[in-house]
Amino acid sequence: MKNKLPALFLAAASTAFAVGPVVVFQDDFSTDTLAADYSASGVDYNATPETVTIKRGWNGGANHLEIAEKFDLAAGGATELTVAFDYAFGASMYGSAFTVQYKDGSGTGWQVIDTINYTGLNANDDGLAANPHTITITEGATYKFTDGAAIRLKAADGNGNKGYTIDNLTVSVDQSPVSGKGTVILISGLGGWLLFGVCLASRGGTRRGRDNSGRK
Ligand SMILES: [Ca+2]
Repeated sequence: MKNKLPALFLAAASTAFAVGPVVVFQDDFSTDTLAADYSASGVDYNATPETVTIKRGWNGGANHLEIAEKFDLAAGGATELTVAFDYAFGASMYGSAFTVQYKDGSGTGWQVIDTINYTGLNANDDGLAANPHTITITEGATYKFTDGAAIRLKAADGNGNKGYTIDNLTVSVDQSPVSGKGTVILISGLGGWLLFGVCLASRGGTRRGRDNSGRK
């Protein structure tokens, strides 16, 4: 969302009635939010450029970045969930890969919804996450949409001293999943941050997000 106005309109509309797509989580890593917003293992916050790096797995690819907030996909009629981010591999990471994983709230466990493999085209050692990537899953027998759904990015291969650089992580749905939870959008205003949106009764924290107008 390079333009602030659509984000503002979307936030306002989503609080009143279901309209899609609706951003339910967004982070450009302009600040170190790892402690508050993620359950992470083997993840570094990089102040310059503002990204995160998931280290290549030291123990069966265990390193991961998991969004701490669980999503309520049971209410609101959502049928599609989209995860988008920018990424890069370190230049020496031939044969390496990371996955995008989804877990519903019914005990199914983590499901791999996408695997991103190294190619020579996406090598990058300067910390810039230059490759846009999007994966969408549809509600059905394979992917159940429940209250308590979760998303994580996880290293899929073994030892190495490099990592996967990630930026501009966004989770969105085709219809608002929010029932009893508000959508909070942070708009970068003149000279600072302006909080816009609503925050309704929350079971697991507030919905939050940022626009990308000041992304680095
Ligand atoms: Ca960034």
